[in-house]
Amino acid sequence: MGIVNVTPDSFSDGGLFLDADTAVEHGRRLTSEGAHILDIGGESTRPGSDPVPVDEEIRRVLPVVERLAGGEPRISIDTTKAAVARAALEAGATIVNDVSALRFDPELPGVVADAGADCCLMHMLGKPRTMQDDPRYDDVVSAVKSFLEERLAYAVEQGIAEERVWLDPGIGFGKTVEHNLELLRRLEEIVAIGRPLVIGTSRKSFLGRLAGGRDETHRLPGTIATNVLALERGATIFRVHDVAQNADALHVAAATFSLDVGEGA
Ligand code: PMM
Repeated sequence: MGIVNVTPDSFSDGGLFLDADTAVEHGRRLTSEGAHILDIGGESTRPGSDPVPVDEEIRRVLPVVERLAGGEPRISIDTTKAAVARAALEAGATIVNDVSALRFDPELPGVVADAGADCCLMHMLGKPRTMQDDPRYDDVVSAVKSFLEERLAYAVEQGIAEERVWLDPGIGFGKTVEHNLELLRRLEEIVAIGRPLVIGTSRKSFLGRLAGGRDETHRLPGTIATNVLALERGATIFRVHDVAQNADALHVAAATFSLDVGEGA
């Protein structure tokens, strides 16, 4: 899953692809590098960030979805808002990636259900504005697992088919470095819920901290290390900025682990 952020303020690529032409060009590049999904987002979820008004979010993402949708790769819309999801699904997106796990907009489940779209539900502690203010858990893995089980049940109750739901432990969303590592170490416990697992470590700050303070542009080796570990523990969808390099590493790792990933890595 290649990331196309059409935002001025995402933590690692904010402002780079803000106009539609540049974002589309970037999406085409990630496609040529082997992305099977393009995840298009118009609202940053960086720690401390504020929500974007719905009209502005639609204005950012819609022209990009329209031009990239319609074949391979599939298009995922990274939003918490029903109106943005509806517009993107009408324009050809087939996946809704919701970092709020259907907690922020009561109309979103209906939009996903009516479209028969796939839906990624992610764990986050609270909201982006405050999530990194001293996050605490008794046991982070149990807390994330219970949360995802509860949100999966809610999605199904709201009419979304269970086989359409993907889950994501939300690396970096209300978690310390140690919380992120514990989740990666015990990822099988989340995989055991039985739905496809999405993992998003790409260029995140804990990788910088663990590697002597590397900035966003020097976190690819750490990203690859975590993705290989996550693959071995059962993750199947890898949300990344650097598709070519992650795909190479994941294909080699999959062959070594004798995992049948085919063209889907
Ligand atoms: N991370 C970000 C945004 N959206 N969605 C999912 N499912 N999982 C993630 O880990 C995730 C996400 C933040 O990263 P970005 O600002 O580089 O897009």
